[in-house]
Amino acid sequence: MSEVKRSVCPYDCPDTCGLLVTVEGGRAVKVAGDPAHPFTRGTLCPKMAHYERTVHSPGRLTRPLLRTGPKGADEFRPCSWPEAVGLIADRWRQIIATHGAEAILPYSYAGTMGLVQRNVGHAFFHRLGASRLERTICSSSKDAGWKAVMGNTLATRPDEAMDSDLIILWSLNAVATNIHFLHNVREAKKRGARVWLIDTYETPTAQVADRVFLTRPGGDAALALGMMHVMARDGLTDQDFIAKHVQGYEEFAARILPAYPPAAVSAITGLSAAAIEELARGYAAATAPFIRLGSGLCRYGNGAMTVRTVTCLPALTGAWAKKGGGLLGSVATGSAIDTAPVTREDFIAAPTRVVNMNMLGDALTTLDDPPVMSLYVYHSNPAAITPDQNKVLAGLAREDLFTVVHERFMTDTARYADIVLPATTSLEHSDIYRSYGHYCVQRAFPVVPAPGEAKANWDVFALLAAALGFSDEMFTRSADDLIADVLTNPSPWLAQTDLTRLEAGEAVELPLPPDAKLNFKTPSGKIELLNPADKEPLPRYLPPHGDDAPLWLMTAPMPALLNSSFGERDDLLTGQAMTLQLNPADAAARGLADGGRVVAFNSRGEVAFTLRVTPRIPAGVAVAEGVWWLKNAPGDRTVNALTSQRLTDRAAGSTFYDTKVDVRAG
Ligand SMILES: Nc1nc2c(c(=O)[nH]1)N[C@H]1C(S)=C(S)[C@@H](COP(=O)(O)OP(=O)(O)OC[C@H]3O[C@@H](n4cnc5c(=O)[nH]c(N)nc54)[C@H](O)[C@@H]3O)O[C@H]1N2
Ligand SMILES: Nc1nc2c(c(=O)[nH]1)N[C@H]1C(S)=C(S)[C@@H](COP(=O)(O)OP(=O)(O)OC[C@H]3O[C@@H](n4cnc5c(=O)[nH]c(N)nc54)[C@H](O)[C@@H]3O)O[C@H]1N2
Ligand code: SF4
Ligand SMILES: [Mo]
Repeated sequence: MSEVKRSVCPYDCPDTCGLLVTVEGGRAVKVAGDPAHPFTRGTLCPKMAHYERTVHSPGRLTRPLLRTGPKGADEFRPCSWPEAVGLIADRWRQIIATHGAEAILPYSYAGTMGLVQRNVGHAFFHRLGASRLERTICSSSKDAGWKAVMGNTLATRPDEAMDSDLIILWSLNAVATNIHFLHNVREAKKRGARVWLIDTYETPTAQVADRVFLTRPGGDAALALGMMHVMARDGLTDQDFIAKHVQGYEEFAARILPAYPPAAVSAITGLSAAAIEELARGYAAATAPFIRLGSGLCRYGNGAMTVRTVTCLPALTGAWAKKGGGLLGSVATGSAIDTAPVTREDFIAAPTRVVNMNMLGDALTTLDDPPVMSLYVYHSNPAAITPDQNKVLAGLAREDLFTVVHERFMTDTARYADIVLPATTSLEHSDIYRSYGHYCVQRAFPVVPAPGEAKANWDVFALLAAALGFSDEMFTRSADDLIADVLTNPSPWLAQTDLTRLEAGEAVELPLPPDAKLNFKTPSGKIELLNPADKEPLPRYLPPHGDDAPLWLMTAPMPALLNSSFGERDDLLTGQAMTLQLNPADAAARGLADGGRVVAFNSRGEVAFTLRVTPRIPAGVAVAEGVWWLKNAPGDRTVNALTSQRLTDRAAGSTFYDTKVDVRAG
């Protein structure tokens, strides 16, 4: 007998698709998009169209494992859950007695985006008194940049793009990372809209764009300032809107904009002065321009200031007041669903040390007082995804570091574990999901049994809590209880949502207040071009960190992988290789030929790639798409051996793109 059940895509992707899973005899046999989902409308990306191949993969971990060989060698023996949990509890008690609980560090990010399974570890580690992880690897600087101008204002709904006459895909490779937004782009195009792409190289998303503008990496703040300079100079701003809704335009126009005429901006961005004039005039002439701002540009030393500056653009033309106009960076629905019952900040008895997740390499190799003596990794793969891979691997190889990894697959990180614990997939546990690309929330229930002895994140923390003698009532609750707690925690926004449909597993759109768009949630109630509370009250261009090497390295996502997830799926990687793409001039200057093996290098590391020579990459830029697993790499390192632990100007974010390399034949 076959049954079709609803579920949600659990991955770290702005689309958060609705799924229809056909189940036969306890197995998922087919996974399709849910046509009833308001944003994703029944389609999936190629990765999830065969999610059953991940869920029922022969590579799934099904039993706890104990290390028997050297670290990293993938030599383990199976053991029981009581033995594994007992060993962890004993070792942690010893570490706490010798070094204190801060010598234990959790490491997690976004293997699953479900609010409960993603965040419940916080409660456990707060109760333990462990070091706290600053989880800023993705886009904390983007949020900080938006907030500096817009405060807690809600981002424009993605559906509004259909009513826009000019969509700018700014630092967004939507074909890889936001494919369902392209539905809205195509719909707008049918109605006559133009589409521009602003990136550092010609990504596959160029196919949907009428115009492609390539800027030098890290130059977007200068570009936005150049556009605003032209708009102010030529009287192309909406003075009525500015008078009513904008704070500090006069100061901004008088003190900042004069420094950014097109010629100066051209020198920073590499775009011609004519292109900058064209961008400014086209943007100002549009009735309802919609900027869909991706995250690439926030991952530089100047990332927060760059996002802050780009966010100023719609204020000058009054785009916020127009249906279809505005800017969408990330959807933040945190105030609708309060995760406090899951994260339990109240369990922090005394504030403990904070370790930035981007600096794991330093934390494992140089941090003292106390040193990190145990690392507990769950739904993350730091050996692959964290910058400065050589330092991370050196840390993971420490004989005296007690590492536990809770995983679905034998990842590059799991190979370094002392104890590996088998994890469930999203089809095997309960959760509730919100999205950072649209306003839907959705509940998911288990639809197939877990294979072997795999357990969900929360169930493992409940076992560890029992082994350590934590008597708090929370640790006796189930994931379903916690979801109920989250949903009953009063929030005016959630109160207007149809919880019955949510309980039935349907995707439910959070209703936005009708005046959400012009309701600017800043201290002044206006868009704050001038933000008096910021130590730098006006935005400006800051240079990125840069490096002492000639080529900028774009470490961008690829369609077949999601960060390092799906590395287990050979079917998705057939015919693809870990490539470095270079412009013909840069390849020729180094005597490198298409298809050859090359090594990209800088002061932090060396990584072997297969070379692709293509004019789609501008001179001075190298592109390495995808966070590959070592088993699929031509050498013994992957792209993050080149990236650095340096942080962004604000909010301690990652700076993956702020990397330079040189390339030689390998
Ligand atoms: N298939 C797939 N989908 C994914 C992911 C994946 O790995 N694979 N990752 C997921 C995650 S965790 C996230 S956070 C999102 C991220 O998705 P996006 O928001 O799209 O962010 P990125 O892909 O990092 O960067 C987008 C683009 O920014 C460009 N870029 C880099 N530097 C600059 C710059 O200085 N200026 C400009 N204008 N452009 C620049 C890059 O070339 C890239 O094309 O995608 C999610 N979706
Ligand atoms: N070079 C480079 N590096 C990058 C990026 C880049 O663009 N370029 N992007 C960065 C960004 S934006 C992000 S957000 C990070 C993402 O980094 P991570 O959040 O670490 O993402 P993944 O690589 O997807 O690893 C998630 C792991 O969780 C496991 N998992 C899935 N579900 C569960 C579960 O329910 N329980 C447990 N215990 N495990 C589970 C999966 O099997 C997978 O191995 O990577 C960053 N790293
Ligand atoms: S990875 Fe993104 S596009 Fe693919 S199914 Fe999941 S949410 Fe949808
Ligand atoms: Mo991310």
